[in-house]
Formats: sequence, C-alpha cells, structure tokens
Amino acid sequence: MKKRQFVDHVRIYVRAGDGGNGIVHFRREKYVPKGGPDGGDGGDGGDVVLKVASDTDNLTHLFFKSRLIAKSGAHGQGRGKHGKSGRELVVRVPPGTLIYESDRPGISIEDLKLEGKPIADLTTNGEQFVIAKAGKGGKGNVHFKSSTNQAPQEHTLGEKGEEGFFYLELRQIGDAGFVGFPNAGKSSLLSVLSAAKPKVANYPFTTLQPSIGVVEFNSVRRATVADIPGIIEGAHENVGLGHDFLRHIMRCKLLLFVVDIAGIDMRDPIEDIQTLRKEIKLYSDELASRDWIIIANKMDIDGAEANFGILKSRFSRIEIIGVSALTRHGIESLKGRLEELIGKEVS
Ligand SMILES: Nc1nc2c(ncn2[C@@H]2O[C@H](COP(=O)(O)OP(=O)(O)OP(=O)(O)O)[C@@H](O)[C@H]2O)c(=O)[nH]1
Ligand SMILES: [Mg+2]
Repeated sequence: MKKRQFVDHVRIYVRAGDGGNGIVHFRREKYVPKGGPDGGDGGDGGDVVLKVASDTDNLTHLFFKSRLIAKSGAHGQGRGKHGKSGRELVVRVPPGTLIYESDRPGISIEDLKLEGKPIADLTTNGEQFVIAKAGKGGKGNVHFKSSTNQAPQEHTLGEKGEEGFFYLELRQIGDAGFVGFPNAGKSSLLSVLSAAKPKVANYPFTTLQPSIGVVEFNSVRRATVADIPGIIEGAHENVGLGHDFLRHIMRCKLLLFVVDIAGIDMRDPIEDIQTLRKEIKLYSDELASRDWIIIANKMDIDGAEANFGILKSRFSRIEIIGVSALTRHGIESLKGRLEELIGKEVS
C-alpha cells in the first residue's frame, strides 16, 4: 500500500461568501395598487474559519482540497423576508499551524518567512481564526421608508466576501525536541518518556514524520517533546530526508541531542555530535543558539562507558546524561532534569 503523504506546508485559496443584496419590493394586496415597501435584507455570507483540532497532526487534507470557498448569502425577498445566510466554512488544522499571507503566486515558503511575520499562530485546541471575513447582506427598501419617501427605491447591495491566497505551515509545538542520527534511539526514548508509541526499528529513517509526546512528571507538571526523523551529514543539502523537518523543532526551548554512545553502526559519537551541531547551524543560527544537552543513549552496550568518558571530556561544558531506552537505566534522572528545564504547570 502506498504510504500516505505527510504534508506540513501548503498554499491555499480562500473566499468568504458575499452578502446577498437588499431588494426593492412593494407590498401587493388585492385592490391596493401599490402597498408600502417590503423589500427584505440580503443574508450575510459565510466566513472561512480555521479551527484548531488536536486530533489532526498534518495539513494533508488541505493539499487535496486547497480552495476553501464559503457560501454566499441569499438576496432579500418580498414581505420583508431576509435572504438566507451563507453557512460558514470551518476547516480543521493541527495545533502549531502558522498562517502567512501569500498574494504573490509561486513565492516559496522560505522567502515568505524572510519577508514577513505570520498573521496568525494557532496553537490551542478549539482556537478559531477567521481567515476570510464574509460580506454583510445589503438592506432592503423596507428600511428607507419615511414620511417624505413613501415609495423608496433605495436599497444597498451585499458586500463582497474577502478572498486571498495564504500559506499554512505546521510547526509542531514541543518544549524540547530530539536531534539525532537515524537509529540513535530517539523514538525509543520518546516511548519510554511518554505515552506516545512511535515506531521503533533497527533500520535508519524509521521515523518519517514528526510526532509529539507528552511527558508527565507528576500530577501538575508536564512537558511536550518532539520526535523528528533522523538528521545526517549534508541534510542541509537535502541528503537523507533533508533538514525540512527541523522546522518542527523551531519552537522548542531546549534541544536534546541524542547519540548512540555505543557507536554500534561503526559510528563515532563525538563526530556525530559535531556533525549534528554543524547541520543545525547551517539550517538556522537561531536554532543553534538554543539551549542544548546531550542524551547518551544505549549505555547498556559494551564500550558505551568508555565512549561516555571521552564524550564528557570533549564536551566538558555541555550537560550529558547517560541512559538506556532499552533497560530504562537513567530514564528517571533524565525525566528529573527535563522537569527542571522545561516542566510546566498544567493549566
Ligand atoms: N541496546 C539498545 N538498543 C536501543 C536503545 N535504544 C534504542 N535501541 C534500538 O535502536 C534501534 C533504533 O531505535 P529507534 O528508536 O527507532 O531510533 P530513532 O533514532 O528513532 O531512528 P530513526 O527514526 O530511524 O531516526 C532500535 O532497534 C531500538 O530497539 C538502547 O538504549 N539500547
Ligand atoms: Mg525514530
């Protein structure tokens, strides 16, 4: 079966509904040649609304349906009847969706980010954002009657709904994010730290899309940790899965560099950290300036202790925590440190 595509940025066109027109109409009654004005108002159009739904984690549905058009209001009718309002169009987006204006067709997401700030950053479940405001309905001639104007011809037209192009970008919200080579054990760590159940396997690039786990420290404090696909040398030039997924840790306060301290795939853990630091810096200076610590994983394997000592002397100013996701050795102390560094009271 073909794997479902994971879309984390998409360009969309939105158009809110127009307001219906108010109309000119006069009451018709038997034997009364011309009754009073009774032209009704037009209905309001429908807004286009984005609504955060925490059970979605991607923008794939918008990739397949990228034109979001809400219904227009109906025109007014005789007997003072209002036109029917257009229904608003509500579209679900995952928490962490940023919205940029994009009125220039073809502009890339990188250029957009250089040019301007997002107009909205949707983070909380249930939060709503009106991305295109509907037009209001016009007024019928029933409103224009006065003592001097018994048969008004005045009425107003419905307003146009807003329309435009926008870029949506998903940046998952984690307090901390894992950075590591494939197979270092990032997903294994997330599965022992949180209730998340990411796929774990002994081949590289098991993780193909980012996910978030909630680490519960105690009844009142917790933090979220993002697991992303492995990064390898040259990722900034799109080697491997590229560095595109680093966007998902752009909001993380703390970066957790995960290294296979046993170096089982003939790797050198020190070189691994140096390479990862370089790739992060090439992606974003700002990301490279974030707080970071090293999680030395796979401490259960022979040779890990010796490498741990070497790593410590090489990165003497960086905090290094030795753990084994397999035996859970060191996991409680890692959790303790994460609580101090990023723990938040549950609101
Ligand atoms: N011995 C040992 N093996 C581990 C440990 N942690 C993870 N592994 C194994 O290492 C392999 C890779 O683990 P994953 O958690 O999938 O690694 P990952 O970093 O998420 O890998 P990608 O998603 O491919 O980037 C799996 O076979 C795990 O069982 C550990 O502490 N000790
Ligand atoms: Mg993984």
